[in-house]
Amino acid sequence: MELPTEALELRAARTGLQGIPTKVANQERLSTDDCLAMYQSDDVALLGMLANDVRERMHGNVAFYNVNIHVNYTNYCNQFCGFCAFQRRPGDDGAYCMTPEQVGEELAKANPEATEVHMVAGVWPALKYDYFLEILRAAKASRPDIHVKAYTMVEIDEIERLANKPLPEVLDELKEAGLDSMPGGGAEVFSERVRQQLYPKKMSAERWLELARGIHEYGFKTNCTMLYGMTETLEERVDHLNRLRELQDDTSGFQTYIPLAFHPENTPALGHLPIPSPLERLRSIAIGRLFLDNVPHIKAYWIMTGLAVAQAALSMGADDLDGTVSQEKVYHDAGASTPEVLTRADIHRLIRQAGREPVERNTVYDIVNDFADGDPVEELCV
Ligand code: V47
Repeated sequence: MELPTEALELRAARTGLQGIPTKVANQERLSTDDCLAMYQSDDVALLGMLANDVRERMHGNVAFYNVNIHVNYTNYCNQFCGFCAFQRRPGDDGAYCMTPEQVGEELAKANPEATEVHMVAGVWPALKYDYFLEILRAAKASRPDIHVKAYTMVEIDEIERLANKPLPEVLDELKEAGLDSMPGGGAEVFSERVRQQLYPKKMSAERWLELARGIHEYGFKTNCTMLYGMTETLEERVDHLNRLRELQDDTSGFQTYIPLAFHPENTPALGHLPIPSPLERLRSIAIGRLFLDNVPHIKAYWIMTGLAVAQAALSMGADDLDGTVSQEKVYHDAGASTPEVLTRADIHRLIRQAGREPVERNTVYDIVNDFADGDPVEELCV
């Protein structure tokens, strides 16, 4: 349905969004000033409407999801990020480090219909280069057909350091061992000020972007994220998104953008902060869709947004809900109250209630099942 641009401009003029409806209607790129205005405006409903227009232009009525498993192979970490409730040192309560065999066993037990395993973890320098290769081999040995989406830029940085070889050689070896693509985590927010305050040991924004560029140029797809709701300013959020968009103009390597709302519970430095409100979570989805015009997909990661926001997000810019997920630890350690797993039938119900058509995809967005013959009724084992 075509939006009445003139009427929307009258409203936008009252809510600080003037010019944006016209640019969206004309498919013109939004500026960083527009992006800041979108963060400053109270009119999240208008942002949602505009983002929905773009989303429907790109993906029609479809809402994507996949059947996936999370394996967080260790929570040992030496980065000591102030926002992270998942990290442990060896010997701490709840600290663990899975062997490659345990990763294989975990996958053998997991949902037989999963098409993807998402594997990320902490950074611990006593782990050897071979460990990271063995984890991949164990995953593929256990589930030869599964797509292994593993290792954020932070882990790749550590793996490259351990390997002490040029990046393309390391990527050759990771690929040979079973790596298929990389997730989008570890970027946090690309502000040196916030990094110094909360995660000074973590790689810089420049290094994250340099690695992502190298990985895209090598031929791997990755996702991208922004962790928001800590101590960053709105200008710093805009700068983060702009740097992602600039890199994407050069490489086209990002498949999906996932805004990650900060969860404060059990975190070392930020337990006093509130969780970004549902409206703020919807705003982040809508701005992602409107500003990142060169990223194909916007994901409402239900584990993090909550189910109600994820449903609403499907009409405010998001075209993807992530997956069935099981065994997620990063958010649940930080107090996420969402379930740890949804069945395929649960996801279908959420999507249908939002007026969309569920399509199961694989990691690279090939269609696995469009359910033209009806929705699944069975509850799958997970
Ligand atoms: O890198 C850590 C963030 C990320 C907290 O690529 C936190 O498909 C909020 O990147 N509150 C990991 N966020 C999750 C991630 C992800 C998730 C789903 C799909 C994909 C994908 C990627 O979570 C970390 C960090 O940025 N994080 N602690 C916290 N307390």
